[in-house]
Amino acid sequence: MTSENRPALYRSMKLIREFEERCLAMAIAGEIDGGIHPYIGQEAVAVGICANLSERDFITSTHRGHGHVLAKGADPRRLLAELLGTLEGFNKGRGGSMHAADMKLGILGANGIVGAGGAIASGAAWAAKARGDSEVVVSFFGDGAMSQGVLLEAFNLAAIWSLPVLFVCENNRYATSLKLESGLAGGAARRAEGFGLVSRGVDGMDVEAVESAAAELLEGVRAGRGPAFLECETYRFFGHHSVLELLGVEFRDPDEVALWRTKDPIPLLGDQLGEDVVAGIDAAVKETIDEAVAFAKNAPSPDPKDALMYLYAGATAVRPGVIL
Ligand SMILES: Cc1ncc(C[n+]2csc(CCOP(=O)(O)OP(=O)(O)O)c2C)c(N)n1
Repeated sequence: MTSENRPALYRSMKLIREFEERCLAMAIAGEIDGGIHPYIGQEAVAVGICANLSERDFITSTHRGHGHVLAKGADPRRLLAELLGTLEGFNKGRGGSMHAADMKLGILGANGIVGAGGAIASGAAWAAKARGDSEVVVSFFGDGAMSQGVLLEAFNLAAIWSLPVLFVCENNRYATSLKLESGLAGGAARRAEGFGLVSRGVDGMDVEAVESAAAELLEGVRAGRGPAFLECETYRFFGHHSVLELLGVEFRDPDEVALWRTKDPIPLLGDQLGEDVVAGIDAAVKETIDEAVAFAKNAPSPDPKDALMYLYAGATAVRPGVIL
């Protein structure tokens, strides 16, 4: 890590923060249907990890996925258009917040099924290895996913087949309202070590620490030495999702939330850049998000008669207006 990377890391974290603050407000105001799961507070993880990836590498994401896909390079205009259910969205508005994907950028999808991205990541890594390609796959998931069977199967197969995957656990201490101590026996990194994965822990509120820990682990993964595991200690500043925010439901101790807010990765890095640099980046990011909001609000909605399109494979299923 060199100090030249800092403005780019700051910009990427700020873009996610600005995007999410805006869409959280839109979700609470009823402008976005359904709940969204804000990533606010965890930006250093997605940004520090994705700083090590090229467009050709792959990621799998979670129900809290806006930060991952933006850090990997997704267009915020199309992401917001997806959240608003419009045709300009990545999935033509069919997927919404929890299914953002952009295959051209190796974004294999956010995912509402806790832990499922790990299996997709191992499959993509198997395919890359079988092709003889040098791409790596990064799979993001929360501490709650560590007790989901499919993720443990993914660790097992990735280790047995020596697949090029970095598994990233975003340990934000809660799974919905369940405290880490009540849901996870034995510790995340130690569980991964049990499968033979090279494992490390890092302060997930420090983007430079995440960037260099991931660089170290990905070096081994890219060199064909098999999968690795990184546990990032982090925190989400808001509740589990926007509906709970709307209802004012909070399961956490307010002092705990306030303490973690003092570790906010964005001002911590901003302090090292200086006021002028920060002000310039902040203004440019705000403009980008203003444009995304205007773009998404003006995007056309799908025609209700096409509601069943893309549900089934096969020639008739993709014909506009055909209801099977
Ligand atoms: C297989 C499965 N079980 C349960 C749920 C319901 N659910 C949605 S989010 C969530 C909590 C996930 O916690 P964690 O993995 O720690 O991620 P975080 O929300 O903290 O980012 C649960 C239990 C689900 N979506 N999928």
